[in-house]
Amino acid sequence: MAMNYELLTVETAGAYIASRPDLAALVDVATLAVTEVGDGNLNLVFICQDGAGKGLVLKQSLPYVRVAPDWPMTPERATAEARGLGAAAEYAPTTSPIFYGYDHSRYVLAMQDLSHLTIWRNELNEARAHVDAADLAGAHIARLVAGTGLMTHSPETLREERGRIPNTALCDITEQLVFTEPYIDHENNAWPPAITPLVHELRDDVDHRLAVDRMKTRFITSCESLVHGDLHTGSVMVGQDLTGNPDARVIDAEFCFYGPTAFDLGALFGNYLAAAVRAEALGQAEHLAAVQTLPGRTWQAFETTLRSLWPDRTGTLLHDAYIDPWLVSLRQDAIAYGACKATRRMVGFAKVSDMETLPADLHVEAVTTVLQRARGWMRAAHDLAPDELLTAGT
Ligand code: SR1
Ligand code: MG
Repeated sequence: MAMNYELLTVETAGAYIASRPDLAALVDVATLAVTEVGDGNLNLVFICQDGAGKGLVLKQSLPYVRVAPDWPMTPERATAEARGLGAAAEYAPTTSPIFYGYDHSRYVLAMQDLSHLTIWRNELNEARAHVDAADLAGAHIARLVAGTGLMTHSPETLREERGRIPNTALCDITEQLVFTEPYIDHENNAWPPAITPLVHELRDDVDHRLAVDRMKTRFITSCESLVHGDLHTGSVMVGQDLTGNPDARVIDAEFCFYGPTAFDLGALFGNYLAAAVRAEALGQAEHLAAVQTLPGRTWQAFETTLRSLWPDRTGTLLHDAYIDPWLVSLRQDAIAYGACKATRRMVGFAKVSDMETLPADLHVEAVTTVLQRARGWMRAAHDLAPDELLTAGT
């Protein structure tokens, strides 16, 4: 694969930091220890900590998919992530890593070392729900919406911002993996043979397919606010801050683009579904009860935060009363996107560890349950409330 920039290694990351005065001021390069910890689908991630415990993270885009090296992937996605990190740091600083800057020549992002926190999906898999993170994530999304959408910007700015960094390649991936491939024969798809009839039933369900197409259309055409674009439970780090208070930080914004606000809420809802079905399969009653509260908590925090910011909006385009119907449509779309996001993780490329680490005898039933519930969500997206998504037996 043609490579016109140098990739970092654990051996060269220290020298790279030393070559950048802005970063060298943050750590003692002489005592730096570097580990590569990237466990996602796409990038290199280096934690760099000095002898006194001060640290930073370097994230570098590979020109291909890390988990599928034959699949080329533009490193320009780091430019989109830099925009996302910058906006999140501006509008939602308490739920974002500190952003130290972007080196476009080598597609390297530098940000706060969040080693005191853990990936939320891994915690959920260990039956630790971190329910406060659901509140923090909902508030985070609302702040981004208020800070980047029509509440504070003109339509011209939204369109210009969308065009400035369209993140076309990664939006195409989402469009394909989430909205298209699960519903056609495609080499990226894989599922346990026992659920083949269920997949075909879903593909033959015209109402479901039309609903997916409606969400796909909105995904492609909407320019409502800056959207993280891949806000699943693997994109949130959770734990406690130094004073023992709940802490959650949204990371990994490389799929970031101007799109439909409800998409990020839906990503969380769909991944909460996987976590709930896992807890059910493993008979973890107490953990399940906690996970069942997550969609309602995220939605409540989102709505409360958005309403609290509404009176301060500077945009004059929208009627005072618009907040109410807007929230209704966001809620409905979030549930429908949640159905799309859960379905793609069962059928298409890039599975989730919630399912994949289940014992074989529980796996098929769990995947079946997620697919059935997701279909139920899509059918009832206009009637369901977020706090009943994981309890209504849909
Ligand atoms: C080829 S990228 C596969 C998936 O990894 C990311 O986490 C996104 O969810 C994407 O769909
Ligand atoms: Mg990611």
